[in-house]
Amino acid sequence: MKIDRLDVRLLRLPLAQFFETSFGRSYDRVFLLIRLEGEGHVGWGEAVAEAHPYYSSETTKTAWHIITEFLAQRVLGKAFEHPREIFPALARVRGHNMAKAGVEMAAWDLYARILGKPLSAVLGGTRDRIASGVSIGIQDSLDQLVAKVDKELAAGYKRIKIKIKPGWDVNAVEAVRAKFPDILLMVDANAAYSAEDGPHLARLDGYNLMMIEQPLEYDDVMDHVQLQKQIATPICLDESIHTVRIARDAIEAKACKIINIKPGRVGGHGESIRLHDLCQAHGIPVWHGGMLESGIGRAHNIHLASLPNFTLPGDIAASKRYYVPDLIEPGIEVSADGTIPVPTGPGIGVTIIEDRVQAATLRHVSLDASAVKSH
Ligand code: OSB
Ligand code: MG
Repeated sequence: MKIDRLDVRLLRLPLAQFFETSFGRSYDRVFLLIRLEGEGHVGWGEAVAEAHPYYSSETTKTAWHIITEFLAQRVLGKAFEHPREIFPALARVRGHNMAKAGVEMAAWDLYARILGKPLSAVLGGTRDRIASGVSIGIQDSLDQLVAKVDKELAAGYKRIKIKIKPGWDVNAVEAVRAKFPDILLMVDANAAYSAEDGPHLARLDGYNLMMIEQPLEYDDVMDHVQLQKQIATPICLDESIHTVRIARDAIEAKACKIINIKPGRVGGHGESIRLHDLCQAHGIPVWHGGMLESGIGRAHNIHLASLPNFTLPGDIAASKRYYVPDLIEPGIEVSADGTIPVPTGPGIGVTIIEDRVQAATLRHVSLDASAVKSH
């Protein structure tokens, strides 16, 4: 597969509903789309860096800089036998996994389209539908939270995740559990707690939560080991799992019992498959996280979540929860049983509506092998 052209676009889309985490409230989403051309086909990827460096140290601006000045030259004009060669080809650039993933995932889409196969088949997926859950942000009141949970359950979602932070944790879980004693429920702290909060977080143990996601610092492993000894609720790591190597250490040290895989966080599909396989070999279940992706990133996520060790419902929900309209047609829809079918067409298997992409574009650059400088 030879890659002839790489386009990067910065887009902004308004969110259908605001999204609040322990690091703040968002009303819109900026992100990058990467389009690769080669062998007469086109592949699309999404770089999930945000406008701010609060979830991750990357931003849309750092990802733009890294892709245009350091990654493009390492793929343009080059021939790859298989997209799993892309991440190693970018290894000289340290970190910047979201920038790398945007390019790498576009290459997987391109490769699958050249073969005329759905991406899931190329990734090693084994299921034709994935289990879907929702991530509900911090609300203005507990009544609003309970009403949101009610609405999402009515839409078919089988697993509810609520965001927590100090002051919005035990009370929020208590309010949801009082109304819905039996649902699959979990919480995500986005690193809002510290090592001394063990006794406080142990108060969540009485609510039969599936897991608590990322209670402590984004770069921590060992404080989570100590915390897991103080609480019965299983710890799931998100932010801390930057690489497959850190995942290996976290599993070995017993810092977590579950891992959330986001391809953007670990550098793309190739690294996600390695992480998935590592977890499977150690009996650690995984689920697919979300980064408020447009339909393009979301379609990639659905294909990846078709791999066998994605045994827990993930944060991959219907388009209409995020963007109306989405950048793809038809939008991602969830069935009454809370599942999403894996698209069966070539590549990510969805139709990108280029007029909508263009209308949401704030900045665009198109590069070929002659246009890139080498660093
Ligand atoms: O921590 O999982 C997270 C969104 C942006 C950044 C971090 C996270 C999230 C979500 C949203 O929880 C998941 C979704 O896409 O619905
Ligand atoms: Mg999370």
